[in-house]
Amino acid sequence: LSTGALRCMSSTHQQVVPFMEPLHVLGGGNIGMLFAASIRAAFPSYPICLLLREHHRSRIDPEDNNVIVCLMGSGRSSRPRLVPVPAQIIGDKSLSQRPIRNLLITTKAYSAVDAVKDVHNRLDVASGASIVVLCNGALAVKDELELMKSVSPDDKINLTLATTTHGAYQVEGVSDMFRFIHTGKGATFVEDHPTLSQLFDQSGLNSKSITQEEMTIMLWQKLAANCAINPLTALCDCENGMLLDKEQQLAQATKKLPNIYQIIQEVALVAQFTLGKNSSQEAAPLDFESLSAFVHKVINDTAHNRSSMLQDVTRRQKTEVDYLNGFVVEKGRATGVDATANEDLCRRMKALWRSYAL
Ligand code: KPL
Repeated sequence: LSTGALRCMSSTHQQVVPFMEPLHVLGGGNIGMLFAASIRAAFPSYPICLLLREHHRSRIDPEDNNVIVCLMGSGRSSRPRLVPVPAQIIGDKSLSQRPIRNLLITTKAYSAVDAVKDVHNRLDVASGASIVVLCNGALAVKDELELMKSVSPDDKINLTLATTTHGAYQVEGVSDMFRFIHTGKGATFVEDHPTLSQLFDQSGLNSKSITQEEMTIMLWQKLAANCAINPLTALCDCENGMLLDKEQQLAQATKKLPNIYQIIQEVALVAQFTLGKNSSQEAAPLDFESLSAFVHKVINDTAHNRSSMLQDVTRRQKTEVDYLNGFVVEKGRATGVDATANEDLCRRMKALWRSYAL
């Protein structure tokens, strides 16, 4: 990665890239690949590097240290784009280990802190490193990273949050290429970082920079949607849209699962107490009515999605429940708010996880 005064032109327009600092993307999952490949597709010489785990080594071409990402749209007419993206294995001593100035975290929530620890020796903490958290459960991840930061108070690390509604999923192929379907176009929001946001925007990721206050509201709204949709779809093995189906709701009631409204009500109260929103005007964007309307919209907009938690359960992988419903339970305990519906969902998801081992 070159930090020089590189002028990087877009592949389609003679457009100067707005944010020219090297960017390291931590996480070889759907969102990390989508972001890294979209940026390189738009700006082929952009100094970006994917930081991957050892099991991805065979996918990196030793000649040029690139992985090939095949990006496809979900429409029939969309043509696949093959995008070479520079990549490194985390901790690989044989390669040049340039300092990391800007780190975009796109790992699963439960891997974020360990992944940051693994690259900590490369973070440019002397001149100031910027970490942008783009994970589900970003509020919980931020708390953990703040705690980690407090252990080394001299490190200059600027921690910001981002969120996206872009969806992508990986399709297995015979080659070493990463193949992704970019399902429907979403939007990306970045906290107080106009140039990085512009880079995402000009890479087709429809992005906007927003204030910290706006981001906090947005992440609690997203949390409400994830707490209501993810475990219920995972436990009932259904697409998001089915949660509004009357028969499905009856089946959930028979299994004594909490209903969507109990879950949202708890998130609304916990948010209100955690953020100290005392007046009804202050609490308005996160009150029960607003959160319910938000969750309904997400369910309708993503009706045919299989939620990320359902996908994890289908692959028998660990889920992010501790960073979603578990976070609400933890904040509920700290503020004296009852969160039994969310606690029940954590318990059920953990029982499901334990049952895999049998
Ligand atoms: O973020 C999601 C997820 O699956 O994790 C939702 C919004 C529920 C879309 O599926």
